[in-house]
Amino acid sequence: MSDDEIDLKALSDDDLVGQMHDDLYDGLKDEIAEAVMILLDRGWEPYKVLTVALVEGMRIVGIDFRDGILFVPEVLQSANAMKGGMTILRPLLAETGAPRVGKMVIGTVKGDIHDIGKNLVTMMMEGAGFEVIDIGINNPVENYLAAIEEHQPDILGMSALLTTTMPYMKVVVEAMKEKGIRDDYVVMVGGAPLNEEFAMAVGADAYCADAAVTVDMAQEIMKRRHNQRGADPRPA
Ligand code: B1M
Repeated sequence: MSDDEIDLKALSDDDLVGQMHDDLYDGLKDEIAEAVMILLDRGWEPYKVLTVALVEGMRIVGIDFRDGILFVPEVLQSANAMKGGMTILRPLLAETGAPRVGKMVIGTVKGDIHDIGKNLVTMMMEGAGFEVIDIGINNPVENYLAAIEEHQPDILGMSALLTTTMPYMKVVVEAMKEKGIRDDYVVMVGGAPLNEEFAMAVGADAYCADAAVTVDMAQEIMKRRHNQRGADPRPA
């Protein structure tokens, strides 16, 4: 280790988290991966590492990107560093051994390549026992329709981070209506520029402010569905 390198293991939890926010900001993937491992070794729950260290760090990056202090290449490096941490956390978050409680197809809409939030939702849903089929970014309506036909999920999730791409969610919902399949699926939408009102306006069933809310809502919806099936004399 050179003189100016920081010994992450020697830092207290608070200092280490602060250092992780700095390292995310600077796009230091290896340091983020090492720090994630240290926190896990110290007994931190994977979800706490994710929210307190990584998501909070990306929130700070987002503010400076918005304010023109950081630019696209730097933010890409931050996103890459975040992925370094997420690679470690992903299997741990999914490792609940819980039975499959439901199935979701999720993707970012056409014209939009933001996927960090969607990936977080995927991880958290998997962690809660859902089977998730992630169809990636920049999805035209055909991709959503093909994926729901192939996988027959309970839930269709859509993500959009741009004010210019979020209206595309309505295109997908309208296409589902045209095919007569809209009511066969629960449509949940999310992304930083959305809100409840917008979600209702595009014809979604639920607006999800973050990954934890998505899980709670999905669990609630599945519970209601199971109860309805239980009360229905016809076979499910
Ligand atoms: Co972009 N970008 N970006 N960007 N980027 C934003 C979104 C922006 C708000 C930055 C800003 O100006 N402050 C701004 C949008 C402004 C607007 O539309 N009004 C913006 C812009 C303008 C752009 C470009 C146009 C920049 C340019 O090229 N000039 C360009 C567009 C590219 C495109 O998509 N066509 C662009 C590019 C990029 C990068 C490639 C550099 C990179 C993306 C890397 C990647 O995703 N692989 C990037 C990033 C990283 C950001 C910010 C900084 C961070 C986004 C993020 O990952 N947040 C972002 C600023 C910000 O949001 N504060 C910004 C962390 C993530 C955990 O949160 O995605 O909100 P979020 O997800 C949350 C919830 O929203 C929710 O749960 C998630 C987890 O809690 N959720 C869902 C999200 N999707 C859901 C789906 C669900 C449920 C919940 O389904 C059921």
